[in-house]
Amino acid sequence: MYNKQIAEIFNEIADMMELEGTEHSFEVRAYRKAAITISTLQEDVGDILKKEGIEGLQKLPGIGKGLADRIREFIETGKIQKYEELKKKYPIDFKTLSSIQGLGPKKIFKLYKELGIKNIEDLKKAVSEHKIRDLEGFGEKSENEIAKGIAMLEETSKRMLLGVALPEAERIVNKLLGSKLAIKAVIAGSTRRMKETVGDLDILVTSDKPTEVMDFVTNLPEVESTIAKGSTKTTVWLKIGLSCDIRVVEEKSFGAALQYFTGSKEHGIEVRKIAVKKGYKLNEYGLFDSKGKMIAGATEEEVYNKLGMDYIEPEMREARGEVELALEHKLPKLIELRDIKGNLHTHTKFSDGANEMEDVIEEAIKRGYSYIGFSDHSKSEHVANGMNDKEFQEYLSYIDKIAEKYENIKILKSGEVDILKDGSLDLEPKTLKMMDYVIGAVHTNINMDKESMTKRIIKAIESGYVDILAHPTDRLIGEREPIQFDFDKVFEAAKENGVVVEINAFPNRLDLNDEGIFKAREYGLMFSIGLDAHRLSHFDYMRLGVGMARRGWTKKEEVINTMSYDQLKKFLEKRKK
Ligand code: DGT
Ligand code: CA
Ligand code: CA
Repeated sequence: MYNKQIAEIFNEIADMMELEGTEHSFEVRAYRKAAITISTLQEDVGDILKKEGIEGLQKLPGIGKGLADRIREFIETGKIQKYEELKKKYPIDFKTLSSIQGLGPKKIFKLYKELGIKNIEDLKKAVSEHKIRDLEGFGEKSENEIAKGIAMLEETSKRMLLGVALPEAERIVNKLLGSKLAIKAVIAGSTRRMKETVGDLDILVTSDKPTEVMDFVTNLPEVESTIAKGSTKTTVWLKIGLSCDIRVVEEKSFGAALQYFTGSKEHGIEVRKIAVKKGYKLNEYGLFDSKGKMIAGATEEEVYNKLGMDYIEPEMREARGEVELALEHKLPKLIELRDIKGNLHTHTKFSDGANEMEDVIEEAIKRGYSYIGFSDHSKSEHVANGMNDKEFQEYLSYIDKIAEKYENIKILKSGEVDILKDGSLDLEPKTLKMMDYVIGAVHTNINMDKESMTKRIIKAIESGYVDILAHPTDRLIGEREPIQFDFDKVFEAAKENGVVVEINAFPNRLDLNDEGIFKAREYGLMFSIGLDAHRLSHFDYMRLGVGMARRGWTKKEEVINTMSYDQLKKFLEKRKK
């Protein structure tokens, strides 16, 4: 399991090389690209090296001979010489410090040079002594920002992104099932509820051989250490930096246990109150009548039904009114992953994506999509290699040409167009009119006050050009606070102008989140679940976006990328009038 470690080291090398001067910018970019490649690989680079040698590593996108050698060096020696040398020169915890909002490598280096700050502890001390505000290029506002960033980091560092935790939980579950020791193995807890971050993993198992199951678990290569071990409950610490509870339960109690350990705690409490009202008792072993006779327990459906309720989807179990609806048989039918017909938010090599347009199309076909919309960046996104009007027009013509080559997928033309500081759009009307739909997005000047930001977004909405508002709050989970705007005013404007809001599926965005979705529904808005894909593996994220949509009680009919291509075309054209 080397991917995470090596990706982190590569990012740190890039951070440190950036300080060495601009002549290294090519190498810096290469390291960063390689870090993304490695961290999103399904297979471990250690396995690739073992099976295919150094050539196998060089086949990975963005990994040349030099980087492949570095990867091998780490796998074989546990060290990368270049990294060790740089680290001697810059004994700074870049990884943690750079995850704080507003701190890039240059600022971190300045804090080190001027104040000797090497790690988060030093930084906290400097903030509390107000030493940072006097530094050139920082100021009081920036010191306060850093203080907020530290608080946020401490809050979320205890939790892990669902996008990282879920695949890990699935790997463990699959290994348990593959071992033949487990009859059933399923994910419970917040991971099953598709919460955006999870505190620990919860896995339930049924088995005739509980002791062997626990031995198997504590010996998994994913496990770093065993925290507690018993034949019904074992807790291990995983190498990815998360703990995991494994419980072996009896077959006849499996449903009751799953209901209990899926949570949320608040949902569980409400359901148990219903049981009490009926004179029953509900716990993780089953549902029991007043005489103590077990009347349900093997399946969750049975437990809910015996309580007079319809089955409640895990994503809804947050005590937000779902228990009442289940009793009244009025639960909404939630959108499912298989309802998704295409993706409307996609990047390619034309801006900051990693893949050629043709490869992305092939991937979309492989995923069973009937359409895909390309939406590369506009010029103000310098860091994302955004395009100006002329380049964009060429891009859109290129899409037209490409589209002719494909019979079994439709291709739509779009752009992720910056909503500038004054609310105007980053491209000319002529260019915007060439698109099938326009995605508007706030990327710059994100610290505006609430009133100005509200005006800015509404101006863009009222321009009549924006069809979809991308990642509306621009938050990055654990890294960046949402931008400040008046949801009511913006959503009302969106409704009046027929603007769709995005549920961005990227693991650290998931934006709108469940609360934002509830709010948007008050105004009857439509949603687009957008991958924001920058490489082929990002197609995996659709289920995270759908998970968030389900947490917001979203139905298929509310999501435009569940429409057929013809319906979608009609929808977009009607909007244009
Ligand atoms: P997390 O791990 O913080 O992301 O959130 P959960 O929901 O996975 O919480 P966790 O792992 O502490 O416990 C898993 C489930 O077990 C939880 O959702 C509900 C149930 N549970 C745990 N402790 C209690 C409790 O004290 N009372 C009740 N009613 N249920 C509990
Ligand atoms: Ca948990
Ligand atoms: Ca737990």
